[in-house]
Amino acid sequence: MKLIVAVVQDKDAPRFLGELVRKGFKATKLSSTGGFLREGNTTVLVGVEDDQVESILDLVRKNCRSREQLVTPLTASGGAVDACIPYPVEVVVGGATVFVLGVERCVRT
Ligand code: 2BA
Repeated sequence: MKLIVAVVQDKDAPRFLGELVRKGFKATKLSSTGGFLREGNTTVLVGVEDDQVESILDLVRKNCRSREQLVTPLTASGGAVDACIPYPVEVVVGGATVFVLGVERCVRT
């Protein structure tokens, strides 16, 4: 068995979760925050049999797309003004970051 941990963008989460449930997978949605952007994203946990991992990765590819986002870097305080004007930079976020972990045991009571 595997535990799939997928960090997806909030905008993609409803469709991704809908597809998971529609296909009969059990999933848990966690509200999370990206360490770099400090903005909300969604972490989805899916416990599946080994031979179902590729199906989940297909659903990720179909439902989670990449987007460009402008970020204004934080400046160090105290520097010269002209050296500290924060210019927005563009980062590409997603489609999704997925970790596939081995599961030793799964117990449901
Ligand atoms: P964030 O950490 O908020 O990162 C958002 C996007 O900012 C990243 O998109 C990447 O394009 C950029 N980025 C992140 N760290 C950077 C850095 N040190 N320097 C320059 N650019 C950086 P993604 O790579 O698609 O990641 C989207 C979200 O997935 C991340 O949000 C984070 O919540 C999660 N994530 C990505 N890689 C991870 C990892 N190795 N471990 C845990 N979570 C991860």
